[in-house]
Amino acid sequence: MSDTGKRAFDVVIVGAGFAGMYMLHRVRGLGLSARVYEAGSGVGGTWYWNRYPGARCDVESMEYSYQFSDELQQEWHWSERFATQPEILRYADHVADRFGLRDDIQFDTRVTGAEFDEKASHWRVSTTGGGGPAAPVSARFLIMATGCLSSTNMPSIPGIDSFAGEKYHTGQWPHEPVDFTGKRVGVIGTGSSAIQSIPIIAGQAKELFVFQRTPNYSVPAHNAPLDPDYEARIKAEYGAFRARNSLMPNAFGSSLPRNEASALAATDQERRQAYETRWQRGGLVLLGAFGDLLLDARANETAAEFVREKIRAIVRDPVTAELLTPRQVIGCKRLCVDTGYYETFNRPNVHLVDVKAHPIEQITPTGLRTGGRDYPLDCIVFATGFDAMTGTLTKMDIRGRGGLSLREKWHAGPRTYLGLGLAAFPNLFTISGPGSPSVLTNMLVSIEQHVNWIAACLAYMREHGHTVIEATAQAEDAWVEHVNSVADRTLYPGCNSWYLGANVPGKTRVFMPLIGYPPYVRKCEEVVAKGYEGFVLEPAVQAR
Ligand code: N01
Repeated sequence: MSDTGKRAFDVVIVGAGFAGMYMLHRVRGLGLSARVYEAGSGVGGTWYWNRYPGARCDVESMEYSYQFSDELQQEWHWSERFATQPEILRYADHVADRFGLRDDIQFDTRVTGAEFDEKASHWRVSTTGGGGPAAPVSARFLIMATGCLSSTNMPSIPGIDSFAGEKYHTGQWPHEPVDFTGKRVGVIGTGSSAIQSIPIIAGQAKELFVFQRTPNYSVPAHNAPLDPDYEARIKAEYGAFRARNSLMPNAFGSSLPRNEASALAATDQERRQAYETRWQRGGLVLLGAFGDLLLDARANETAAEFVREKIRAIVRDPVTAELLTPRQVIGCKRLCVDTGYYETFNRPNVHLVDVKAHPIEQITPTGLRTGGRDYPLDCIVFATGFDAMTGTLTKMDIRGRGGLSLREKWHAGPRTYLGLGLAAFPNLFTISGPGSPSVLTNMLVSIEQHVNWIAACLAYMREHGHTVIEATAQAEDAWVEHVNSVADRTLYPGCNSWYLGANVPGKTRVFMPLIGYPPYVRKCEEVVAKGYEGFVLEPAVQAR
């Protein structure tokens, strides 16, 4: 829809990805008026923007989908074990149509800021669209469904704007097909997006140069058409299957749960067998082979070495194999899932360039310079990731009580209570915000849990005559402390991951997601059972 001129809503939702769509469905169900603002021209969020070749989910299709409607989950058919981006986008479109969501979504409109009016107890939300900035709208509640990986990270390499060829970022891929046939292509980065796209680009390009700063661990997806018997079995007991997954530490993978035993208690042969079984199974389950892989460096090293041996066995040129071999803890950066990634480096048209030893010096009009050598290129693909979890939120000018800006509040790292609420920002909710398990889980499960919690909270407030809810500073402090202390008991904080904000120059290093889904859900339930413990609920905000 386009701007209808209506300027006051019960709820404004920012973003029409999976979080924003389901949130809209729930607030409508409560009889509240709502407007969703979406910067893109369609629904789907991350799956709308990330259209790079090979983009595919690393959580299995039968799990990476909504569970709120049994009719929806029964009628939808996934064609592959791991769904492609186009198929997930078709699913998002199907959901939008099936539940008539588009009527309340204003596309091509970016929220630029929001200010809490303490006297009126509502948010004034500013947007800009095709016609430029629009008059602000007001909303009692502001719900940020902005995604965790939606603000792209472009490195500031000298000369970047001078490049005369084609330039792409994996997270903002064009809608028209891009054909690399006969071209000299450079890919910068070797994270999940690069690892998925490199094998496809290599199959088209005349020559492909991969500029690698840090090698990553990747496991094969062993993707295949979805087995109809498996689909039927899951559909026959979908509710129970979902319930089992929700008890997993990352809210997925109950068909091969984590083995809680220590890797160090197993013999070499037992370990190898456990890793090999999971490697053959494919996907993220490798790290569930033992319970202490992300707790004990020596245990972790056994899994890391298993993958290093696989790389050496796959990649024929020993120098390239060595360069592709990661040395860091496995899993403390997001494990990648691929189809033919390491094999791609056996192709004669693919060249790996180490930009750790020799950082990229300059992008020139005709290519890229590193290590004193010029690489002439027709196209550069920036697979350089995202300003994760906070970037999209802090890019907006969001101001809470007393005009406090979110940027100021988070200058030393993000602070939330439960990843849902923020002190000094009344009636603002974040879906899968920093401090929630979000990116360490099956996002669809986390999204639904958050949306359900927020919807129940809005219903409770109406029932009890509350118009304002705000996290207390004490609850927020304790939560931030808790998130950090859980992370500090693991190996996660030990490497330069985007979980820590370490990929964005100048960003404060704080471990942002909470580790462990089931205890988080229990905590959220406990907070509700105790009358929204840690939140202040008021009939109206008094200026303090
Ligand atoms: O981004 P990344 P991504 N010079 O941040 C390199 C999810 N996802 O888009 O590691 C040279 O992981 C950077 O190097 P380094 C998933 O959660 C999921 O790939 O910082 N290199 C790194 O290699 C994932 O984790 C799926 O040394 C530079 C790369 O760019 C997350 O999204 C698919 C550089 C960025 O990797 C992000 O993945 C895709 C520079 N100046 C994504 N700056 C699936 O579901 C950065 N790099 C399968």
